[in-house]
Amino acid sequence: MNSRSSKKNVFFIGLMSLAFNSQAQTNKVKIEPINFSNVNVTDAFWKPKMDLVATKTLDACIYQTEQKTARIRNFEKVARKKGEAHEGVFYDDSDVFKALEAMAYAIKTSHDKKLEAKADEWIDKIAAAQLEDGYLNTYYTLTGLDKRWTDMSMHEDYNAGHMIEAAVAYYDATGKRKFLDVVIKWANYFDSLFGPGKSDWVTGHQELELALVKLYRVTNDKKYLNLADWLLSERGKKLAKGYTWTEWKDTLYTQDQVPVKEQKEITGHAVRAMYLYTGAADVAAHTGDKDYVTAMRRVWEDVVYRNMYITGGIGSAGSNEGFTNDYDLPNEQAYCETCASVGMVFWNQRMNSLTGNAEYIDVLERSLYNGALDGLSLSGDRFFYGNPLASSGKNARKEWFGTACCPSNIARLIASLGNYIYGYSNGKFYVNLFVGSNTQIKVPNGDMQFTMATNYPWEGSMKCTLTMKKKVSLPIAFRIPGWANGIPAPGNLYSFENTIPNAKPIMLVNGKEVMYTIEDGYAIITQEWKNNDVVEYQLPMTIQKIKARDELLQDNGRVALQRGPIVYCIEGADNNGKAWNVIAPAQSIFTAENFSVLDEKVVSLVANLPVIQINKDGLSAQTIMQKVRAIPYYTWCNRGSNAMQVWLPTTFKNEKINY
Ligand code: FUB
Ligand code: ZN
Repeated sequence: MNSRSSKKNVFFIGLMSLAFNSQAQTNKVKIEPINFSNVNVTDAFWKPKMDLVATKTLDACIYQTEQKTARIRNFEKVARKKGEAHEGVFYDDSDVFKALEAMAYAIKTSHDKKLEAKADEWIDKIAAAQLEDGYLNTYYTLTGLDKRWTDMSMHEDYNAGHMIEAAVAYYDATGKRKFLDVVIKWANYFDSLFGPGKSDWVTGHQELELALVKLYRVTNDKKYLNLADWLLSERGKKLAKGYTWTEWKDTLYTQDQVPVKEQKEITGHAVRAMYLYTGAADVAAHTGDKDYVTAMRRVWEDVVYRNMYITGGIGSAGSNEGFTNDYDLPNEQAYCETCASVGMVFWNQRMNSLTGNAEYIDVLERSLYNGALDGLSLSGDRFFYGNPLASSGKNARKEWFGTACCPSNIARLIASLGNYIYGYSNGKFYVNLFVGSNTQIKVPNGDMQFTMATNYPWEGSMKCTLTMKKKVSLPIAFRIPGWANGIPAPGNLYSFENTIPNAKPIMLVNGKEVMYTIEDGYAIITQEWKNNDVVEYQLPMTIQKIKARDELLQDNGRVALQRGPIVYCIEGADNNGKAWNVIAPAQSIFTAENFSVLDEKVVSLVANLPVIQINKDGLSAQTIMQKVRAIPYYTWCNRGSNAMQVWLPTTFKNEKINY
């Protein structure tokens, strides 16, 4: 049996749901993330990346979407009603919507009028392609409407889900309703066809579920929440019978083997899984359905404890773009789709929100800074679809892909980074990610501004200034990253070789060290705050060697390097063109050194290591000591195709030498 394919604006604290307020708080969650539109990112690491996305990345997406490919032309063809042929693939509409969603976040942050005009132009074209009954899909409208809703695998619901997400983001960003009205009309139409007492439907590529919850939050119309809940309940009943599934592989592939509430294992297509569980968490956040939370925890453990790369990437196999057997995590062949890491960010944020536990943000952070960020070039206009952990030099970042889900997905994630930094609940303010930014929160006796300044991820110190008119009593909870607490990832799949004695986060208030309590992975300081109080939070930025469990055969006898949230790799560009001839013995010591990968200023790790060299006779080899440099994994392959390794052998016998 083939083992690789066999398995399985001001955030108003305390406000209740209001119609047309997508920042509304649900009372079923432990931590409500503060919406990106209420967070001003000023960070030295992320802000330039957000600016890059708003310019270079979106320029690339726009160029590809409306000029290089027919994605926008398909909408124009529908509106012209001249019987023109559809061009491209049946899920191409989704790329238009995801780019629009990224544009919405970027417009909110950059106030770019030109970008807003482009978004309005696209929205007009999309609206013009909507049919009288609400249907909107260029593929079926141009190839034959008689076939619509006959094949669950054909992404009609998936495309529409991305359309809804984009419309909600655009409404949030601009207050303009046109696009929102289009998707409300679509959702009402879908609701007239499917649901209890109507036709069955199993989403072939999950996405609509989470989108409908967003639509519910913005409209306060419970019908959309009920529909999302119902779509979840359709899984695991073998309802696909009677429908064609052209893209169908098996029920494991789309997580349709058993009802969602009974699921125990991660299976199948990684992006589908991430969107499904994100949607389930969203539904649970509003319905309070604990069965979803229990099931998701079981599946989450299966992902994180047995099936996650050290980069936070998931889905090791290209054959199903997804999961195989437990511990089957090859490095050079790793698929690790960028979208799957983006999905890890979504799902883990929802899990943190539902449970109040910081360990989900640890996983989120790992995927964000490593597996996901690797998907975008430093230039902002080249992309990785898969993100391997080793390369013999054949990988290259691409301008675009035939299936182009990843570029706009990484764009919308980075553009919406503000969504992941802060949270609030029950009178407690949470700092989940360490990103220079500020947010204004309304507390019972007035407003408070929280301003965080930091050089994270290169330095571990955060300086937070609180400004307010009246004194405020408010517990502030800072996440204690697992990596700062001896735990690279929950579940012991990975462990640190070196434990750092007495390394624990330090907290100071106005320069004096203070005690904090620890709860659910957060360091919590509770006191009455006055204007201009300064809280400093310091994390130990130690270079750590990571080893994997023995079951991860590909990593046996190897170590990976991490400093803060950043996973490192050795790349040929820094090491005489080679990365597979390096040995990192147990006693090797790495030190941090400032470095630049192109224009990206990073902290690199350097060590004097034995490297294997072929002698002039071409027959014999020797080891020489050489200064070896490791760079952040997300920066690799920006200087051309290069050999690369994340997991370094600690002895000769484990090395596959590539000269
Ligand atoms: O199914 C089409 C695309 O393939 C989706 O957008 C992604 O999940 C990718 O895996
Ligand atoms: Zn993708």
